[in-house]
Amino acid sequence: INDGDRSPRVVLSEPTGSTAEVLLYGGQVVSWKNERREELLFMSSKAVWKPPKSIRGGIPICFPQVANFGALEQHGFARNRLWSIDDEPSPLPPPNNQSMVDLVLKSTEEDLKTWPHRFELRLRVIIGVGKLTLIPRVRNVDSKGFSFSIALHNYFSLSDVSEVRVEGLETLDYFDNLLMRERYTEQADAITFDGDIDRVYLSTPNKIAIIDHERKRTIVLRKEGMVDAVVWNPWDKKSKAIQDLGDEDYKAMLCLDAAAIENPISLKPNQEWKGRQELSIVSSSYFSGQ
Ligand code: TA6
Repeated sequence: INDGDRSPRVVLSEPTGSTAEVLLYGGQVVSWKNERREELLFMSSKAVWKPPKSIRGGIPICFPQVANFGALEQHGFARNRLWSIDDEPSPLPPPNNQSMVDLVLKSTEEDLKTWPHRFELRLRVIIGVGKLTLIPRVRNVDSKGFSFSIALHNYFSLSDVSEVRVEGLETLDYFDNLLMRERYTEQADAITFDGDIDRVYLSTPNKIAIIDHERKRTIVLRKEGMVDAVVWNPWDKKSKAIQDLGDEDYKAMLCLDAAAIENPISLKPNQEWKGRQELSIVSSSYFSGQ
């Protein structure tokens, strides 16, 4: 589909009716709806759909850096480039009742001026019943080694962030981006939210859950190859400083990223790295008795 202002996009669907929309701009998933047509990802009420900025919501990809160091733009350039459909070689069909798309971003001469490493970044997006899987791959097509950081910056849609809790990050060390990236250890049993938060949890388990009682739903994030997890919510004051975020939007969102940040991933020439993130939704009827 190509609808004017917005970038070309691919719409995926599976037989029970859930859908996902992926923009070629940024290789960004901008919508994931369950079979009842409920949106599971957050999208800012002030999202700007025209380039050159990535859209505030869905799942932007941060590559080849996460955060803001040196000459590269914040969170790297991959989220601000037009990707292509990757159909060479044509992939095997997805398993039954799933649908998928393969996207690719290759370094350009322009990119080499700020990040002098030739790469191919691929993303496979697969939708299945109650499940959205993202498989990022990075190939070193340069003659020298390089290393990179990566994050799948998941914006989840919630009933009310002050009513949800996150399980799976307790007792872990984290860097606090609000406090000069100091290292702390999480003391809480589960993480709850009552103010702005911007942390990189280090070497996390590969399963993290956001429990949203009001919506009677748990979002489960499973990840491989990305050992860290970012938790971010700007809360009221900081939201006002973010132009493309509505003042009240923070209440209905939480960013929980699968990421490789503390230890960048190193690739030799011709080597490829592969990660995986699977999001699934468990409605609380499945939790009866708990
Ligand atoms: O840790 C998440 C974070 O890096 C925050 O510091 C915050 O700035 C957020 O990502 C969004 O970044 P963006 O560049 O998309 O405005």
